[in-house]
Amino acid sequence: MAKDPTIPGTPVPHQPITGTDRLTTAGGVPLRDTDHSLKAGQRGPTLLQDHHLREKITHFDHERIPERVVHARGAAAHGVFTAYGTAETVTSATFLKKDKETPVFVRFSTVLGSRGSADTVRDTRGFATKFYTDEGTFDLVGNNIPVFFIQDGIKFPDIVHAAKPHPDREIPQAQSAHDTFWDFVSLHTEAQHHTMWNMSDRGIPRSFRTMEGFGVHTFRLIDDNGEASLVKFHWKPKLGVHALVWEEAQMLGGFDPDFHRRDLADAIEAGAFPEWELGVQIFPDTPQQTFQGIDLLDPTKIVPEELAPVQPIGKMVLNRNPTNYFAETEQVAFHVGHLVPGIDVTDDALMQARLFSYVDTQLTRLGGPNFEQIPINRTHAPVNDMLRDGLHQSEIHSGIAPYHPNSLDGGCPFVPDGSPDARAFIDHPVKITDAEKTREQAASFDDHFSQVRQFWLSMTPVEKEHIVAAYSFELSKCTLPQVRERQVQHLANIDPELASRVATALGFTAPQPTIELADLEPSPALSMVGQTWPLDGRTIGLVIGPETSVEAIAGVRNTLMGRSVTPLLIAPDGAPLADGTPVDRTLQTARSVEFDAILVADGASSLAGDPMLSLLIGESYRHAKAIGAWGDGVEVLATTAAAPSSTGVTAAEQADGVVEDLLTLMGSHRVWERLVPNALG
Ligand code: HDE
Repeated sequence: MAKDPTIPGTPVPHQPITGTDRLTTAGGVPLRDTDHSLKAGQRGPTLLQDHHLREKITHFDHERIPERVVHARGAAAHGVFTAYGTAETVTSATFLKKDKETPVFVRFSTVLGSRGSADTVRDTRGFATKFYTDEGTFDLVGNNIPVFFIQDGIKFPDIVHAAKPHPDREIPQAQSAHDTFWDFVSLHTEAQHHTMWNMSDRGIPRSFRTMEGFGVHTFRLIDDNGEASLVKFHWKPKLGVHALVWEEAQMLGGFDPDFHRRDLADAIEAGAFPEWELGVQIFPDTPQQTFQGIDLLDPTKIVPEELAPVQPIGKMVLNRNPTNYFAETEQVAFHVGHLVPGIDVTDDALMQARLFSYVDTQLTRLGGPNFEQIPINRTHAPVNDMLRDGLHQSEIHSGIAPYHPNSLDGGCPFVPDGSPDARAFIDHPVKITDAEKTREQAASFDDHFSQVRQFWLSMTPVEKEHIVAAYSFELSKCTLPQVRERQVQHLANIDPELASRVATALGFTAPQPTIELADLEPSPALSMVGQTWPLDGRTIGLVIGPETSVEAIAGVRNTLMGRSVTPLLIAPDGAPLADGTPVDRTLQTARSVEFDAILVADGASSLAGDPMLSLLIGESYRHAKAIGAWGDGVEVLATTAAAPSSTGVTAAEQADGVVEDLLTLMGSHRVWERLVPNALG
């Protein structure tokens, strides 16, 4: 089948693995029949000797592997990272040298849900990048939220057990809105910062392409002279940070549970390649490992960008979809310990536990110790290790002395010396102060509220509105009064207005704060709104009627595609247009959640009053999307919730007049003023 670039999702034709187009057994023997098992007579019992039957069924029986215990639901893409060279002053890592290009594979994920769960649930998103550098693989295994629930990895099983479905009925799937989750996070106040981010619009991204990414932990970079700096990694999306509104997220769970996965693949296929800049906040590596009083080893803290700007060090473009989901996206194995010379870890107790956990879980998930040989996990650097044998060994190692030192294989492999030219990985010789073994935590980890309040105070009115609604929804799903009340007490310790609004929604009175509120300077960089962004790969639903001119449609489509926006034609029926252009949706099959904006064409006036069209426009209006019409399409709008004079609705006589206005409105992501008055403050 030829691949049709105009139809997203057209499968790539099957390529024979080893050069035959005939059906064979796994052993390569051509088969004459794969539709009937070998039986004693036409209606007789099946014979045990049927090797092909047993091979086919046995392999099928073992097609599934254990899903990831967290981050099971994911989607991925290949791409390339190009370094600006600006990191050369702080790290010797050669993939960060100017103009160096490095292949990457990125897997995005939700955390809580099973592999088949919906994409648009409220959750943290994983953002894991494998850099196939010339000096070995570097994995930056981050999230779209810069802080974590817990400060010490020993509590990871606790938070995950609390967040996963209840063990008795195994519900709810992929949700934090339940008793055990809020029980845990209200008993462990260090989780309050992460949950505040979850309850904000960051918890329901519009797409993977519009998410920020964070390394979360502080890393250590080592320069050519062996000098170290502490850094925090940030991915900044070219399209800006953009979220769904909650009702859209819920609707998509039903209409299109694959929404994010589809969006990523479609955008790449359409040539709207997702792009991020990698940046670092750089701090001096002092013995205290703090910056302006913030403990850099505490993963529940950020360093506001206003205090330490994010300095761009390179750009990542995702330009190729995986060929096979299982082989690549499912089998990819990230590891925080995949480091290259010039990058090292720190003593963050969360990071330290992760260094152990990833290989351990992959041993089970990928069935033995040789998963680094799976094609997607293979390093692009030359390998000469002494790892041998084990399940699924696919190398045929030569030689007789896989040990060091040896004199039998000519002493090979050699251990490189520690000179800079040898480019061996050297653990940075961090000085360990006199210390006693202890299970205690530093006092600098004790403040669990001031940065949460700072986040809240940095939000615009519309973002605050969404946070209040999210806490209200989540806690309304908790059935135990003590859980709700304990959490609302924490909200009072974050901000009394927040607590009061959530308590009112839940039907009780908010308590007073039990701690003194700290007013840190707001950090405008935490807000997602108030700027304008490129439109690549966003969609406009173009509603056409029986009288719409084919030339006008072609003109508008060309203008939109020229601006990297995808127009989807919505017509009363599915018949192609007179010039052969296919209709993408009918009024019966289109739902607002697929589109970022709606444009009603001239010649559509006979559609006025159509209930499905009114629903489409009504929902789009309610979700603060840009809406436009030209010619007699304006009459259609007048019969819907989006009256032509309302906020964020644009109308004109000619198409030219309306398209530019619509694109400008879309650049701000949504018509925020429609959601709350003075939305941006
Ligand atoms: Fe993970 N995490 N994690 N995590 N994590 C896994 O590894 C773990 C943490 C993150 O697309 C698992 O192969 C522990 C922070 C991502 O394949 C597992 C702790 C951050 C992914 C695991 C953490 C992450 C994982 C499950 C606390 C953001 C998906 C399957 C000490 C900085 C990677 C697997 C992919 C996956 C353990 C905390 C990000 C069980 C013990 C903090 C993006 O090993």
